[in-house]
Amino acid sequence: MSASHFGAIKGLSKNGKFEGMMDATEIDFFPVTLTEGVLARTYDQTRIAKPSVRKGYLEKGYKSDKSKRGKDEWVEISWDEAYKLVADELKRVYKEHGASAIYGGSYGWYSVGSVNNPQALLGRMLNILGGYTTRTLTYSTHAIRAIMPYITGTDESNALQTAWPMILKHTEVVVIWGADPINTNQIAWGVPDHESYIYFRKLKEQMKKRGVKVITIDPVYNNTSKYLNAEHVFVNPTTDIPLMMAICYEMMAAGVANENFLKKYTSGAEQFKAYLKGEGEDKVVKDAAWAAKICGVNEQDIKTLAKIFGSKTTMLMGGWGPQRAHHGEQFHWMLATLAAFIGQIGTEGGGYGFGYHYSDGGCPSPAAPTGNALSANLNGSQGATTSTSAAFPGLGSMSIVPSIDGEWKNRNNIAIPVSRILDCINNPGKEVDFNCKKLTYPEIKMAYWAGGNPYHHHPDTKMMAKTFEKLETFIVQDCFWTASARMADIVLPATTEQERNDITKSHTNKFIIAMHKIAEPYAQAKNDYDIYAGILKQIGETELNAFTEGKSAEEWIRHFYDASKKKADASNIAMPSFEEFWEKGFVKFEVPQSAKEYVKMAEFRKNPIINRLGTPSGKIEIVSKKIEKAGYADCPGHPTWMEPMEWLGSDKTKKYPLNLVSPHPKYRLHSQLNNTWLRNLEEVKGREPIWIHPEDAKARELQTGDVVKIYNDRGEILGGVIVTENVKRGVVRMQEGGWWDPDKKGLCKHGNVNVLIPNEPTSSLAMGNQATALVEIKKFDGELPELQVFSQPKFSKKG
Ligand SMILES: Nc1nc2c(c(=O)[nH]1)N[C@H]1C(S)=C(S)[C@@H](COP(=O)(O)OP(=O)(O)OC[C@H]3O[C@@H](n4cnc5c(=O)[nH]c(N)nc54)[C@H](O)[C@@H]3O)O[C@H]1N2
Ligand SMILES: Nc1nc2c(c(=O)[nH]1)N[C@H]1C(S)=C(S)[C@@H](COP(=O)(O)OP(=O)(O)OC[C@H]3O[C@@H](n4cnc5c(=O)[nH]c(N)nc54)[C@H](O)[C@@H]3O)O[C@H]1N2
Ligand SMILES: [Mo]
Repeated sequence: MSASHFGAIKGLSKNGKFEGMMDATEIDFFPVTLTEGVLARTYDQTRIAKPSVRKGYLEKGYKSDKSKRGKDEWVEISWDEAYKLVADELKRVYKEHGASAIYGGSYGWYSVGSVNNPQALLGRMLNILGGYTTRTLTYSTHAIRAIMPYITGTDESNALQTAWPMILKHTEVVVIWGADPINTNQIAWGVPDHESYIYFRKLKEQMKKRGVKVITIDPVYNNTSKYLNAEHVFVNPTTDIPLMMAICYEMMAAGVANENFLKKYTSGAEQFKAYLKGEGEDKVVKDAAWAAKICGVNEQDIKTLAKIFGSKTTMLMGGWGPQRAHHGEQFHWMLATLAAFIGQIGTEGGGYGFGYHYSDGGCPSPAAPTGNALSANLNGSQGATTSTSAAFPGLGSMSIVPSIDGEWKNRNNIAIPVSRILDCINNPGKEVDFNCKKLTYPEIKMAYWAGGNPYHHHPDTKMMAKTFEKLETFIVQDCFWTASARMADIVLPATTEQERNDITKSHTNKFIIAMHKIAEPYAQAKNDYDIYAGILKQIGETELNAFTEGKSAEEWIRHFYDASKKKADASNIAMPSFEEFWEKGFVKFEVPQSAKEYVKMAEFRKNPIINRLGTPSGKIEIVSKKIEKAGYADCPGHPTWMEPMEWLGSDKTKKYPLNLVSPHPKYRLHSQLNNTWLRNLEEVKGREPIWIHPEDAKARELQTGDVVKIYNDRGEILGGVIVTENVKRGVVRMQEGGWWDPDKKGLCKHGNVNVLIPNEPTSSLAMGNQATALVEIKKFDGELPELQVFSQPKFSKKG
């Protein structure tokens, strides 16, 4: 038994090699194709075999020429040499520049497993050594996580959703807005059991049986629109705000806005209604005619939506795609406001939920994951990627702050908003606005990245390469020669999750899963746990012991299981002994009836005085005084339409007329698995596919199968054309996560969409990342360049 972000699997091993796999159907209700990639990636030619150092770095150390990153040859060294090299460099940076000069916030989707969590362990090592600069928020939920605590008092991205059985029974209209749950539920942060697919299939049945209406609102006719045969509304990217405002306005005009709800459960409704009516500073009436010109949905359709929402039990399911945009904070704020106008929040089957597309959201689970709210205290808050949901009976996980005493337990690390990494490196000492506070950027000299791929995930890849030249040392710990590894100075090879024992749980807490080692480590790859231990051993026994607490990785596995069992025993929940569990491969927990009947915010609806929300008014804040007080021009005190920096209504379309969106990939987890045969399922002539509308293709004389250059002022990439009516006219779509493969002039030969996306923040509030841009496309007539990124980099002999 083993597990992954794609589901649990059963592996077949022979002579220490991973030879085959089967779906683990006892704990996966709906296995997906992506699990095939787990086997395929293991012996891919992009595996890192040995610790490697860039030649120039080996010669000159931190004084090397950083512009040679990605160009120099590599030199393989022994683990002993690597440990010493890393330990010495850490010591130097601590001594010369102090803890804040080391960036250890390394973001990314490393594998599952409670012991070998490369990021928590990196933090643990760096805290022992003196602390480090870390991060807050995530690339997934930067804007929603920053804004929603002000609006409803909760981190809505992590909140419990109204349970699916309630929706199937009560909801009349399901609106899937900026979400593609049929695609994105393939994956979970914990292990997915894919139960959500059972519910989506049932939803499809209810469409026939009960006449449930499903509406998808998206610039793309996506996997979900298709699976459910939904009524699809094509909207221009980043213009949902006018659309939602007009729906509110028209509901108000038709007398179907729920005035009682607004009065009893929200704060600031009158001020906001005045804004909608054109009585605000901008004097613009936010009616359907106004919105239609901006969002590209026709006036009558907007009025129809208002009529439907105003008369039916409506569940608004918001995804996170639209908040990865300039002013991305507005999306969920306005969607919650629209739900308040409808007035069904807290009822069976009505209201809203912002997590149905993610990690089996809405599936009843045995424990109520509490979810963490964005803490006003930067140091106290951690992104989703460093915490497992605090579920019961929760499986322990090795935390950044371990359980032993010691001064390093209480490090007061600086945390920067995760997607501001380039600004931080470029502007040391600069004071910036963030989340109604001020933050001063530290001076970063070194970055240690483990279990993430910044050269994939961050916008404006060329700017990243230029900015990272300011780092004296860049270390990457990964299993594969990713774009980030290729741009590093020191590369440390990690085992995959199938090459080590570990323990994990399903995201919905239904299972604790044993992760049996299926295969011996590839070449000289080592477990993340052992890599940090090796570095610390170089530094001192005290440091090493603080890290391991005297336990081997195997002992930690048992420790975590026993900690769960102790909690379970105390609550009379049966759990077998560790030995039985390990033998069987999993423990299953029963789902209580109450979880199947859960209705989000039902208590608040019942009594908003006693069950007040965690906002200053205790109500849903359509107007937030706190945000108003911050005085941000790009995030005022109530949901506001502000033109984004690049959109179809801007002057910039003269040069770059197409609006690019970059959603999550169907056959990858970001950049993961792009180095397997799965990429053949989608690529066009070996390039990332780009979807373009027939009219836009015709204007450029493009056909399906053509290779094109997609470009703007930030850079250029190749892509393979797919002409399709699945995108709105004026919109093009390329999925994130294609491996970056720049030629000598910087053209990405393969199709890493982030080359084209701006680094600019969403606003001063969240300082979040964007995922849209304006671009132009033209046919690529040159000879098709060969890809390099899916083979080994060039090595030279030592010395
Ligand atoms: N344009 C655009 N950009 C986006 C997005 C978008 O929608 N559009 N989405 C954003 C979002 S939501 C996210 S979450 C990010 C994702 O960005 P990342 O999480 O950085 O992307 P991954 O490709 O999952 O990178 C994970 C890396 O960890 C490595 N890894 C896996 N297992 C292990 C392990 O056990 N040990 C070690 N040491 N390494 C391991 C993998 O090989 C891989 O290189 O991308 C963001 N970027
Ligand atoms: N297969 C697969 N599943 C995944 C992942 C993966 O990489 N692969 N990644 C996982 C991760 S880390 C995360 S954070 C989640 C991400 O979950 P999401 O952020 O919800 O996923 P996206 O695909 O980025 O966007 C969802 C939808 O929003 C649409 N969209 C984009 N811009 C706009 C807009 O302006 N308005 C409207 N109305 N719609 C818009 C896109 O076309 C897409 O259909 O998915 C998770 N699931
Ligand atoms: Mo994400």
